[in-house]
Amino acid sequence: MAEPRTLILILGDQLSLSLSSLKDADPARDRVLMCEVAEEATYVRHHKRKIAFIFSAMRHFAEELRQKGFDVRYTRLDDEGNAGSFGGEVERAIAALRPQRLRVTEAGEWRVMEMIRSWEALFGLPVEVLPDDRFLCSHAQFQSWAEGRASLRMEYFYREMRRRTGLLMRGDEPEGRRWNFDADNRQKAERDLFRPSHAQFAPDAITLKVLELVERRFSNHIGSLEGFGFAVTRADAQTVADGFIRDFLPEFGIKQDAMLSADPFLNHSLVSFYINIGFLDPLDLCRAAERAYHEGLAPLNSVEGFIRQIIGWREFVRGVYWMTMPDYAQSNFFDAARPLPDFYWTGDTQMNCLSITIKDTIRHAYAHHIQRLMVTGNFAMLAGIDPRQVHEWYLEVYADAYEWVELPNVLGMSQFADGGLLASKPYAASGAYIDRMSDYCGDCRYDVTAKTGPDACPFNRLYWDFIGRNIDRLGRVPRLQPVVRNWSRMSADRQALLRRDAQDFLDTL
Ligand code: FAD
Ligand code: DLZ
Ligand code: SF4
Repeated sequence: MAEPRTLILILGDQLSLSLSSLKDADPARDRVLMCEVAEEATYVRHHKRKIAFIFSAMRHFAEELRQKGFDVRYTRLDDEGNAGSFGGEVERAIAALRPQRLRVTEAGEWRVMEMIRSWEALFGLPVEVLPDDRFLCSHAQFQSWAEGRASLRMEYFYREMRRRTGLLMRGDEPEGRRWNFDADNRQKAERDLFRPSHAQFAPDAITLKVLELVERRFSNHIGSLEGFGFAVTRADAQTVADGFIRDFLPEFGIKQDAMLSADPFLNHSLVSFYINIGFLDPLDLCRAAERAYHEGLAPLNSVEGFIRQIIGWREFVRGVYWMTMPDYAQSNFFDAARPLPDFYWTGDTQMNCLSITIKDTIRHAYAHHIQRLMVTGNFAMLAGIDPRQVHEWYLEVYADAYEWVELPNVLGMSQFADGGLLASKPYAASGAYIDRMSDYCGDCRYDVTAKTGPDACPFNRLYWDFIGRNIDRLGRVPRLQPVVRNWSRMSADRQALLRRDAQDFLDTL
């Protein structure tokens, strides 16, 4: 090929044929660049499964582009001369191919956008950055929705998104005359030997090579590659989505908040991996769920709940991220400073809920929402762990973690580190919540009904200490007033006893 007109850089989470940077591409004149680079795999030490998933998905996507006639310059991690960073690889490609311009769809992460913004001056050629229209709400739309609001509430944003997409709408009215059916959800799960299993995919030759590479290069990263079964092609990701709609959506709602020792996946969809890299389209998924409702295959509480997670929460956290970065990453409302306990890296703790959640995480690079929020997140907030360390842990261990979605969920939703910009109250709970929603407590060395003392559930021991320690800050959170009042009504002796007892536990961490 002669010197290309446009060099199109495609990042590892941009694996969509409908990507904005590919829309007007001409395979005869333009060239695609994809690169595996050490910097992306090690700026935090991502879980081995996550790196393998992304590299294999990238390699399969490059093949798909080639079949569509594109000339793809693909740098593998081990290729001689690999510069090790996006900037370095772009520079090498420009020197080798001499394109007239570089085109890229905006990066999901602020960190990478900063790099991209520097390239025009650095490399002396025009750099076109296109919006990522795989999201349903643009930055400008989010900004104009958020403008003038003292606090941002997902529920109102979500209603806008329902109106805008027409999903589950009857004219101007929400289907079923309610916007939100969460009150019908939140049941405890029971073991169900007949629950269908989630799809797994045996590694093909491309994946096997990647697994060997990741084992060799990232042996000191968390997790293992044994039993790797992620979908690494768009077709297999679609099989996961179809299987979810058929087998798991009907009871998605009622099982959404439940936790079971023997079943880390329950009725969750396991589609975040694939939506986030671009293999699945969020709106297509929501339309498929809506169809299942209209065909009588799934009830409204499940379908509404699923659609809300995607057009509501997913779009909302992305909006908050881009509106508030880079300052958001420094949020620390409670001035929490305790280091992350070592057991977050092993699961070796006698607290059964944490042990199971962390071991599930290490094994699968996955835990579901309530495990992330009410077990690992809740514990870190109650114990006063430095939110930056909590953030880095989540970014490393989950295969669906990219900063734009992980950071607001961790800092905002789970740690309340933004002081209530994203959530209306801290998701702080004692052991009673975990006992109600799981089967974890029965097998635990601690007593979930005891409030203090060495055998009492540590969530109970920490809960009132968290309230007492942060009483001035929590006094400013309207939804927490009943709890603040309860603490204030306790005698000074009782308060001192609870604080001392919590400190005894914290000293063991
Ligand atoms: P399901 O329960 O089946 O939900 C369906 C889809 O809804 C998900 O695939 C996801 O795309 C979307 N969704 C649901 N909740 C959220 C949410 N709060 N924010 C954004 N999208 C949502 N999600 C990520 O994709 N990446 C992360 O790094 C991430 N970190 C999280 C950290 C914490 C502390 C918490 C509380 C939540 C986090 N989430 C994250 C949101 C949620 O936990 C995951 O999206 C979900 O567990 C993925 O599994 P699933 O596909 O089976 O989801
Ligand atoms: C997460 C990740 C990893 C581990 N490796 C790569 C890579 O080698 N090449 C690549 O293009 N993308 C990778 N990614 C995804 C990027 O980190 C992701 O595109 C940015 O975080 C988005 O801003
Ligand atoms: Fe977790 Fe407490 Fe239940 Fe043990 S008793 S599993 S620590 S909530």
